[in-house]
Amino acid sequence: MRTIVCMLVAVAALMAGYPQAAHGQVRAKAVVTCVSAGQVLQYNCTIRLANARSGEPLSGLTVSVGAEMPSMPGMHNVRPVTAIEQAEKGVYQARLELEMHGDWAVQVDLRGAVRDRVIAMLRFEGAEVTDVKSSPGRHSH
Ligand SMILES: [Cu+2]
Repeated sequence: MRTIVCMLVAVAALMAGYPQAAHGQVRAKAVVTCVSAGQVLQYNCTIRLANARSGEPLSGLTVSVGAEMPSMPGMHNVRPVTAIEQAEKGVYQARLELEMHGDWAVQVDLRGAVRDRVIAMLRFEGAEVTDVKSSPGRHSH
């Protein structure tokens, strides 16, 4: 009994001695590409997830995808959808249904072995989806 207590104390001391373990968690790199799903404002999005440091694919995560319009905070309410991992490891797919065309911040939330949030800025214009670089959001109703 006493040895078990001693071991527990040792483990606790070890954890306390390495506070960076909590901060050294894996960060994710996400490449988000969306294409028209054939219906207005519906898009099929592919999310490639990799360990930002090693480039290893991040497999087996729970991935949800939502979207916000930075030019109109709180005005749109796109319900996050769960992305399904494909046969290729680290590649997830989700169908996104937007409320209007324009620049959207696509939010990818990861849970499981890796917890992280990655945001991709994309411009949705009809069937065309392009990356938004540093250009200011274009927005018109
Ligand atoms: Cu809007």
